[in-house]
Amino acid sequence: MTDFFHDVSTPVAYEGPDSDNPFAFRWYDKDRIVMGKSMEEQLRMSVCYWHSFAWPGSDIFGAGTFDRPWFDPTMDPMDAAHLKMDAAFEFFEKLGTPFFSFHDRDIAPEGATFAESCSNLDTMIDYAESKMADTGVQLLWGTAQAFFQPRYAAGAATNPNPDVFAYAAAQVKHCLDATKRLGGQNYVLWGGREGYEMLLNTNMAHELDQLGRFLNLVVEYKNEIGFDGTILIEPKPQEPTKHQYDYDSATVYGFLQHYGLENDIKVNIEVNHATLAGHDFNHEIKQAVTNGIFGSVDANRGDDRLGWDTDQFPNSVEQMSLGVYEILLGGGFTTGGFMFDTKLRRQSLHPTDLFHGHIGAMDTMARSLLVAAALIEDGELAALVDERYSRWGADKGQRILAGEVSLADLHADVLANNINPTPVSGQQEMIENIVNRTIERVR
Ligand code: XLS
Ligand code: NI
Ligand code: NI
Repeated sequence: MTDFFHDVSTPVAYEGPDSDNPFAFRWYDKDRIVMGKSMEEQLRMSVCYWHSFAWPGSDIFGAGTFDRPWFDPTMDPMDAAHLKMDAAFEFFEKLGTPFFSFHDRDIAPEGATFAESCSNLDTMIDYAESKMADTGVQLLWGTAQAFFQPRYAAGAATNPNPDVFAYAAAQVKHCLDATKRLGGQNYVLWGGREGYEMLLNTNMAHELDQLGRFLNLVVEYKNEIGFDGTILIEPKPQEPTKHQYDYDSATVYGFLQHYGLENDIKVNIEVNHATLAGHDFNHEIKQAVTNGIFGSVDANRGDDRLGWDTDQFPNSVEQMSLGVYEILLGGGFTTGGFMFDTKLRRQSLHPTDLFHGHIGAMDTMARSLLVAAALIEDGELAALVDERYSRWGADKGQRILAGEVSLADLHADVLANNINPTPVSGQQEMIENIVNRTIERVR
C-alpha cells in the first residue's frame, strides 16, 4: 500500500452524531440494520475513479491545480497508472466504501493504436484484480470513455462516420469484457456526445437509429458472454452537446421501448443531471421506478446558480432523503448503488480534502437513509396518499379504469346524478412539516 494519504492513518470509523472528529463518520454506521439490511448493503456506496484520481483540477479557464505524483508528465504513462491505482485503493480502503467505479481510460492510458490501448487496459485490469483481492473492494460499474478523444467530437454511436461507431463498439466490447472479469455489478453507458450541436447539420432520425442499434449490440453481447450485471443508461439533458438524446428518465424510457430494449436496460440517475433537466432528483427516481427501469444513482449535487454539471458532493439531507424514500418504496437497490460522481473544488488542493468530501457525502446518504426509513416505517405519508386516492377503489373508479364506461356514459352519469365534486386539501405544508420533523428526530 502507498502512503499518499498519510494524514489519515487508520480507516475512517463511526463515532456517532456528537463526534467532532473531521475524519470520523457521524451517521454512516455500516453494520447498523435499517429496514432489514445493513447500512452498507442498503447504500452500496462507490467512489469514482475519474474525478477523484484522473482529473487534475483543471477547468475551461485554468490548468490543473492538484499536486498528485501520477500527473508528473515526465513519468512513463503505465508507471503513472500503477501509482494512481495504488493511491486509489489506499483511499478506498481507508474510507471504507465497498465499491469503486471506472472508465477504461481512467485506469489505463490510451495507446498509439487501438491494440496498444487494449493491452494497456488488460495490464491494469490484472493489477486491479489483485488489488481487489487484497482489499475486498468490489466493482460497482465499469464504462468506456467514448467522448474525450477528438475522434468522438461528433459523437460515438451517433457519429456520421460508421468507422467511429465501430471504434466505440470495439471499445465498449473490450470494456464490458474487463468489467465482467472484475465481477462488475453493472455496466454504464453515459451518452457523452450522443446528441447534437446544430440541427441543420444533423440527421436526427438516422442518429437515433444508430444509437438504438448500438445499444442492441451491447445487450446481445452481454447475453453472449453471460455478463449478469445490469446495463445502465445515464440520462443527461445537455453538456457537452447542446442537446443530449438521453435527456431524462422519461425520454430514455420512450427510447428503450421504441428500440425494444425496455426489459434489458435500466437507468443510472445522476442528481445533477436531474436538476439540469429541470427535475427534482426524487422525480427522476419515481419516473424510473414507475416504468420499471430504476437501476443506480450517481450521487452528487449541482449549484442553483450555475447551469452546468458541477458534480459537488451531496450535502442536502432533505434532497437526498426524498430520493432515498422513492428508492426504498421501489424496493431498494438490487445491482445498483450510490456512486459518488463528485469532484473536489479546484482550490481543495490537499489530499485530505478528498476524505472530507466523501465522509460528508457518506454521512449525508446514511442520515438520509434513516430519514427515508423512518418516513416509511411511520407510514403517515403512505396513509395520506392511500386516503387521497381511496375513492378510486369504489365501484365507479374501478369501472372507469377497467374500460367499462364510455365518455357518453360519464356524461349521462354526471347529468343524471347532478354530480358536483368539492375540492379537498392536498395538505402540502403539513407534509413538508412531517419531513422536517423526521429529519430533526432521527438518530
Ligand atoms: C458526466 C457523467 C459521467 C458518467 C460516466 O456528466 O456524469 O461522469 O457518470 O461516464
Ligand atoms: Ni455520472
Ligand atoms: Ni454528470
